[in-house]
Amino acid sequence: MTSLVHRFVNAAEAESPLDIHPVAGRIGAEIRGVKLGGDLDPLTVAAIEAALVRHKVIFFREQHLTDEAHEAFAALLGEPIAHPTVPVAEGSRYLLELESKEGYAASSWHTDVTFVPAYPKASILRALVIPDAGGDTLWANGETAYEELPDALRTLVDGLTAIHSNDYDYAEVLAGASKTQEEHRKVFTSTIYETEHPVVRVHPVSGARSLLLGHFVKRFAGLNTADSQRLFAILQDHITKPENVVRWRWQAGDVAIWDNRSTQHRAVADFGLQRRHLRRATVAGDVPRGIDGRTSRALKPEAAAAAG
Ligand SMILES: O=C(O)CCC(=O)C(=O)O
Ligand SMILES: [Fe+2]
Repeated sequence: MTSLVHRFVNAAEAESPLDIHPVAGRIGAEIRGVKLGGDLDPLTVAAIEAALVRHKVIFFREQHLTDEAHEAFAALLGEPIAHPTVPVAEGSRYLLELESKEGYAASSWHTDVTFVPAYPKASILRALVIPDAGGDTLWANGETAYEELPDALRTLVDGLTAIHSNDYDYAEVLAGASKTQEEHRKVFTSTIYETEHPVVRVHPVSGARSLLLGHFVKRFAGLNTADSQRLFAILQDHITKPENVVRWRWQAGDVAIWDNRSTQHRAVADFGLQRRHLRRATVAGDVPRGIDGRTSRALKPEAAAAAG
């Protein structure tokens, strides 16, 4: 196998009918000439889904979707779902509101909703108001991160599982937390979820292996908190190194869609008190499988765990 250093893994597929422009060398592509919405033809939808699995995050400029068009497009990719604990955005059916308050943004690395077993397969984020400067979003490729691990670390993670919870360490995300942010935390943790996931997830479409971690991880099964924290830091550093990352400078009207099965992301909270407003649709996913075929399992709430 040629090493990643010598391979360009993010090239557009020659067969794709879409106008695809890779952004970073290992992740991210802009797609031009498509107007997203609920009336896209099945061939275009299939091509978008293929581009999503290949490039991990895809960007569309100048879409300016309404809530209705946003939700209708999400329904073409699968089953749109609301967040398990956060109420939906006003006037919408499933959308999550991301409105910056006092510089707050989801500024630590995560994969969306990994505290439940069948967490979303894709998220579709649209920008309504973007600061004049700052407020970019970063995405990291969990597949190239896995591929590039030294053999000794890969052997270690192949059989490892991690416990993810929405009752995670908020300190980093809510730095300088005000009352509003404490309120957000209360809502976010109104039901406590815990799920055990394989650390290496096999992608249900491509079969590729990727590292499944992010800020909802509490600890690794069989390791104490201190060892878990150190190992977590080592693995997260591999995932989020600049070679595995793409950074998007938003314009109002943009849409970003990511494959939530193979990536992590975070906002950059560098925009002070400027307004930043986005809305997100989320598409249901399936229960992850590890290399050995074992699936993720719910630990909390108890009733959900009992029901499987
Ligand atoms: O605000 C951002 O840039 C990212 C927000 C986020 O984590 C999400 O939409 O899932
Ligand atoms: Fe997120």
